[in-house]
Amino acid sequence: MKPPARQRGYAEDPSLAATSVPMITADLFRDPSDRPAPIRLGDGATLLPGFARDRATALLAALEEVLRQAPLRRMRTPGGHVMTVATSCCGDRGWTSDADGYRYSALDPASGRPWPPMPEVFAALATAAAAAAGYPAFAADTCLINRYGDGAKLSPHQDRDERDLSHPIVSLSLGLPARFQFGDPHRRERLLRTTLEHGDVVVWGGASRLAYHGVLPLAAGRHPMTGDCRYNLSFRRAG
Ligand code: MD3
Ligand code: FE
Repeated sequence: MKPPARQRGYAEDPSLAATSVPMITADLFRDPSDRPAPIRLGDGATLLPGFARDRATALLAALEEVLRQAPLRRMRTPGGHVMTVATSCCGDRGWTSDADGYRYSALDPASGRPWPPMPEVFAALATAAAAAAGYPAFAADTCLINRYGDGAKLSPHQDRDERDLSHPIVSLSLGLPARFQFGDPHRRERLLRTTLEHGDVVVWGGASRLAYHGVLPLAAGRHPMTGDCRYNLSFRRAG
């Protein structure tokens, strides 16, 4: 039986018509020739469907090792809430949140020790994906790890804690699919929606770097590689 074609729906913008994306078998970091075509989500924002699919095993093994050293935790926001998403980080610095605000710090506040080093396979993926989206010299110095369980969500926000906003953010989705929403920079209203699936990578740069974006509550499910959750790894240049 042929599996159903993968449909991508873009709710509000007809120029982002639904596209069916074939399975890919190439070595994704080396051979760009038979990957599905990149999809433009906005000015400077590119979806690379399934870009990391063939490296998911190595990426998840490296992730497990990072999380052994810096376990996931649910951080407190300056507004006094506790995030539904559990987070950790690796690299030269890590993103943290507490009653005093959001910031990048060289030490994991949970352990007082430096964050785990960025695994080679993370850095290589981030650089390769950025290059494929037209940012040829991207070198991430941090990776923010988000874990979504049943119902976890991220309300629309901008990412502006990084020092130099001319660097893109590279976002990798693993495990269960998520409904993702994003809009114009400086505008919270009229967000577009798309589904981010296992192995998808999105590169957010240029005019989209300050776009509002968020993740709708995760629908319960099971994924063969991650079980009941979704991971999002976002590679950033923060310093
Ligand atoms: C669009 N995470 O951690 S990553 C975050 O799926 C965050 O966990 C989401 O937003 C997640 O801050 C989405 C994709 C992402 C990251 C940065 C962006 C999208 C972006 C910056 C500008 C516009
Ligand atoms: Fe964000």
